[in-house]
Amino acid sequence: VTFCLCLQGHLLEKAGIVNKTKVVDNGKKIRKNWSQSWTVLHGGILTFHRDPKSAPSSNMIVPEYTVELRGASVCWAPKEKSSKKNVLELRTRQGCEYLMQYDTESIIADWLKVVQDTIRQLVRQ
Ligand code: I3S
Repeated sequence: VTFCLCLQGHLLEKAGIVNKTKVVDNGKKIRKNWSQSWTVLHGGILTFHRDPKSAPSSNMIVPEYTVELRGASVCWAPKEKSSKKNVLELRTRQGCEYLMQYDTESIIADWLKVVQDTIRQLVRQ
């Protein structure tokens, strides 16, 4: 029993660069604004940081969206959601929706797995 509790307490962590856009904000569809993002998964929260190129002062790592993964869902986005390849669709319990994309399929497949596994872990906690 102790062993299982320890495993459950350990949430997955990952960080890397992806392209992202928010597409729905609290149930309301919004205009896409794709940008590159330093993306960090920690403690069941996914944080998309602002593209330093678009920030007023460069080389700052500024969080743009923090996404609570508890109760969220993630899948490969249906083709009609984007003309880009390798796109994930992430929906939160609060009714926000994000797309995540990267041209290298393995990069985005790794994100799918780690986000899916985290969502599953959070259900058991
Ligand atoms: O699904 P959409 O709205 O056709 O998405 C495209 C547009 O957001 C476009 O910008 P405009 O707001 O100027 O139309 C973007 O440049 C495209 O990248 C968006 O589509 P993709 O298929 O790349 O997700």
